[in-house]
Amino acid sequence: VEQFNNKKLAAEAAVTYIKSGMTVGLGSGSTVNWMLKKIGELVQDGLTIKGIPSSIKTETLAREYGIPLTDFSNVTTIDLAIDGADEIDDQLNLLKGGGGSLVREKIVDAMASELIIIADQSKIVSQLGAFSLPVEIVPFGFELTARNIAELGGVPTLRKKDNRVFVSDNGNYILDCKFDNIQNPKRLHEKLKLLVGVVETGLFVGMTDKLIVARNGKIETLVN
Ligand code: DER
Repeated sequence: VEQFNNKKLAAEAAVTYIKSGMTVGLGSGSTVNWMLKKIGELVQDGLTIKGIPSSIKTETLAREYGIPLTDFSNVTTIDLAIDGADEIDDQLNLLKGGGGSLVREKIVDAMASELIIIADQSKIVSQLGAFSLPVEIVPFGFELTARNIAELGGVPTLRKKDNRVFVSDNGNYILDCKFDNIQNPKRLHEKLKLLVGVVETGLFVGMTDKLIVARNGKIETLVN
């Protein structure tokens, strides 16, 4: 049994960068959920922020914790976004989307003046791609989109949940694409993004400003 909760440690370390008055991009996933809990406690103690959730599940949990929320009709900038990842390479490029929220996560993360990624050490990899790459696609003609992705070298699997096709918050499908080792994440992202039917990929390249990793109860902070 792991004697430390490294995800919780990383999440709570990231919260120290949140200041009253900020608009904060709220990521998605189990590490972020620890952050939402901590923010909720600080809001009870007087922290005044507005959160922009990157998924319906994050929005639901943020409301439960009493975190005030806003949306893009009210704000034009996000001061700080904090999000998780499935894989993080040594350039701090990310493979994300395991939780199915990659489109809204990328919109929130890309808009933020600063993006902090929180993770335990299991996410740190030398090269992205051991984890299948999630690609959000339009349902119409998904079979053709899958074939086009396969021609790029990925083995696409239509994501299912409870034996039904998974539908994202945006009403789209997700293909989990096994690319083995992704030598050049930027190039692969650009090739995938150009395919007709592709909405977004789980490759977050050149976006990370700060990484907070918890390893055996210790925090490591890397600045890009
Ligand atoms: O889907 C994502 O990209 C989420 O950030 C998620 O996969 C992060 O993983 P976690 O649940 O281990 O924090």
